[in-house]
Amino acid sequence: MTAVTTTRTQVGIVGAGPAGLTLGHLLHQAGIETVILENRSRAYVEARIRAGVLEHDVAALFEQAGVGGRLRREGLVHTGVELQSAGERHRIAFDELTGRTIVVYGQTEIVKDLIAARLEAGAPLHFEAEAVALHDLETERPRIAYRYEGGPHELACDVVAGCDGFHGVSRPSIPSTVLREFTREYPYGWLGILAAVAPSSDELVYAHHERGFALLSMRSPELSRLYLQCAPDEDLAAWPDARIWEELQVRLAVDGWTLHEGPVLEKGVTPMRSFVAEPMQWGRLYLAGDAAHIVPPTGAKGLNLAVRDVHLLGGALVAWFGRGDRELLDAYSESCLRRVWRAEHFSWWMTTMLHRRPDGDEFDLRLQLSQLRYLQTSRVAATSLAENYVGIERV
Ligand code: FAS
Ligand code: PHB
Repeated sequence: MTAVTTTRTQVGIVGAGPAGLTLGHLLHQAGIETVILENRSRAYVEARIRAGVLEHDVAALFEQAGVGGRLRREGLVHTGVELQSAGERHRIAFDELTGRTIVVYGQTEIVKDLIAARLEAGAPLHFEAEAVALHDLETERPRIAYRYEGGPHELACDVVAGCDGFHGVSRPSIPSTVLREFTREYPYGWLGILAAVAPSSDELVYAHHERGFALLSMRSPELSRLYLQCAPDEDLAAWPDARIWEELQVRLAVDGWTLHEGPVLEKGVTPMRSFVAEPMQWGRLYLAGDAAHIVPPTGAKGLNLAVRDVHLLGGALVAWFGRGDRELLDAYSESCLRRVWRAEHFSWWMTTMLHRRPDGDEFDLRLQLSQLRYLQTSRVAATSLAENYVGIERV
């Protein structure tokens, strides 16, 4: 029987995605001891292609936290997006409507920046360390049982931050008699590609089309990121690069504009769901990010919600560890869920407005086209989209 190696810290963080890494950074800066456990390798985590858009305040948060140097140099500040329908584009001008902007900067880059900062600070970050169970969450000494370097380990802490994503061990550690889950599945997903070609548009283009949704995004002046609506279980093998480009050409076509093609570096299919778990805290466990909620990516909210959660949790933990003030900590779940449900609604609204349901009818289509036209003709409607997209201030 291999002996269990036990260590101790103040905050045990499960997961080294944006939520766990940002929380670890914020707490380390405040002098609070943390250990981050990540079951994948550093190479895997840094290569995982996901989100691409930072809300105004989220980009500012990384700057204020001292990890925004590359973000400032390489991030692309955008002042609007294009909505396309019936072969015409209409710009939503974020700066004119809200005075705020977004920054296009890949989640992979944020993760690399945060890992580099963590390792430079010499703070504990264990890769290939799989948390297998959370114990004694209702006591003052919760414990994380994990496997690391081939043997059993235990991390004794004051608090556990469950930042381990949708498939992690943290959310299931909340008793089913306490946890309530709200979910909506969608009858479509996204086929996404990363292509070595300059973006064919200066700004993102969200395109409604009778054959299905398409999105033109980017990662840099040399790298394009594009998506097209597909079945949630689409067989990627049925989509050679030529077929992907051919479909994108159809769905993104407008007169006088060309979609430039190039080598596809990565492709994948992402199913879509809306999901919220309530409450986001139980005993000494606090959930953050995808461990607690999932949004369809149409609103570009997933990563931003994760960072917003841990910004709240970090401040609450600093108040508690620093001066014994539990008020923010006790209100954590309620405070997060106001923003979570606002983002859930916005993401559901953007998704259902822009995607064609396989079982949809002409009535659905006319509702979508009417909503898209209303965004073109009403400043109030356009402002509502803009303030949600750049990151709504009051929720
Ligand atoms: P993450 O899932 O990023 O991180 C959780 C971490 O915990 C992972 O590294 C995982 O390996 C680790 N972990 C899990 N179980 C563990 C265990 N037992 N022990 C230790 N570690 C464990 N959002 C957008 O805004 N735009 C997009 O275009 C977009 N595209 C996406 C595409 C895909 C395929 C997916 C899955 C998500 C996408 N998202 C997108 C959402 C995504 O960006 C998430 O919102 C974001 O990664 C949330 O960050 P975290 O909460 O840190 O969770
Ligand atoms: C991306 O660039 O990956 C991206 C941008 C906007 C979205 C979703 C994904 O809504």
